[in-house]
Amino acid sequence: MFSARLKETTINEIRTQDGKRLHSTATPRTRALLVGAEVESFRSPWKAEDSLRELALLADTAGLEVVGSIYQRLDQPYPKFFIGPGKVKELAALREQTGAGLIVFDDELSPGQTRNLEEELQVGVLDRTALILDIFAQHARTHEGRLQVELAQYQYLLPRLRRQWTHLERQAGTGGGTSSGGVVGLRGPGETQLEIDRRLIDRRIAWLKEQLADVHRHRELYRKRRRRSGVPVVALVGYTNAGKSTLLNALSGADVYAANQLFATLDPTTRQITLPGGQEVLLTDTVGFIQKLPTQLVAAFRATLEEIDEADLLLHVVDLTHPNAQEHAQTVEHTLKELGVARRPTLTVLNKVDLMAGVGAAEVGRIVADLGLPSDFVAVSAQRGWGLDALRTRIEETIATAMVPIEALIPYQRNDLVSLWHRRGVVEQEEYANDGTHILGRLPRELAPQYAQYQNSNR
Ligand SMILES: Nc1nc2c(ncn2[C@@H]2O[C@H](COP(=O)(O)OP(=O)(O)OP(=O)(O)O)[C@@H](O)[C@H]2O)c(=O)[nH]1
Ligand SMILES: [Mg+2]
Repeated sequence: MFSARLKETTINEIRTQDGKRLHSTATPRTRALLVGAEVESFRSPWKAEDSLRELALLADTAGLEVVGSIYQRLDQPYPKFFIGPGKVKELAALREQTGAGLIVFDDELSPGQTRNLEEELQVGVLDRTALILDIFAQHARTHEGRLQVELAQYQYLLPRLRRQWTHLERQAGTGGGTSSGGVVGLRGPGETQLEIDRRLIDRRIAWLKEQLADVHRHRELYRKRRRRSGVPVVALVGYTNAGKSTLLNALSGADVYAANQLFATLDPTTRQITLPGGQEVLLTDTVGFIQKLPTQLVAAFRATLEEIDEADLLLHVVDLTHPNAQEHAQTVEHTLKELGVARRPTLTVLNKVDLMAGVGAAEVGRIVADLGLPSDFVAVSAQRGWGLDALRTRIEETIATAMVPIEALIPYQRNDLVSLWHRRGVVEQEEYANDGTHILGRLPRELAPQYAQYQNSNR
């Protein structure tokens, strides 16, 4: 019933029922115009052209046909249309010329700006956030992922409900009577309906939050167990399409969906891998980041955030071959900082080096220097399996530095502790003495208490 209600009140290109798509992508593909801006006051490292190229990929992933784009340099956005009034005229002309049925802004528009633009241009207007939400809706696979996307969609939709009514009012108003009479006459029921819709959506949001809280409680229990087990967690983070899932597959032999697509992964996947020294760690794939992704949207992906927050080590995967690799790396660092997880041990993984074959070492060195990342990195090709041994060794070394050094003499009847040490910790020296196994090495802090009674105090 809720869906049906919403359907009536929603303009064609925004719908949330059934497939939970924010706009229709049925064939023929909707022709879309893209609008970008390079806003001085935003201090983004991105050039408008590069950002627009990315928006075009997002539009394509969401099923739109891009028929043109314009951009403008601004000191700051104009309150009424975001872009300047002259640019709006230019946009109107371009829309005439291309017959575009939808305009997509690269920046988040306020509900008021969207309304003003739709009235002025007489065409549906979306922003980058709406496109990303649409792609999220297409790609969410798990129950939790779907709940999260639906919540994010309603939270996005709620402040924008009014314009859809304005839309309907106008249509009804032109249908009969004097234009002002039509609008005034409809305002009453329109407002009432709007209130009903708001209340329904509020209720749905509350329900979704409850469901998600349940999922989180459940996962927290699992996480507590995992923490107690002392198995280190390594999380793959990075820009969308950097190759995180491909790397997870290469390291773990898993078969996670990887594709040349933005936001192929929405639901974190965790696999156990064994490092060269025999130590087991959990490797987790997460949602990719993208510039101009509103933080509250990232925050909606709690499963991903919790994984990052739990991680003992982050592997920041960078597509070294992307022309905007530097902007990507900066965006990821910035997003991690915003999420409050920036100060975690991080190892940079430069991926897709197979595509750099033939590029001189000096050139690669320059690109790496330009990235502005710590010089501490491992270069790999997740696809070809190059550099993976070096990466495993580096993971092992980095995790070991966070462990506590321990020396212990473990009696033979507690051989289970010896094998646990091999699986969870680092064994530097091991000797079989008369009274037990003498081990020198490192263990995760959580496991140290189990060894306390066998510990030599001289270390
Ligand atoms: N040439 C080359 N292509 C790669 C490599 N690693 C990944 N790719 C390709 O890059 C694309 C993206 O890979 P994914 O593993 O899906 O990337 P991701 O980081 O998981 O992306 P999202 O889940 O969308 O955030 C796919 O087409 C991969 O085949 C590599 O080492 N070399
Ligand atoms: Mg992925």
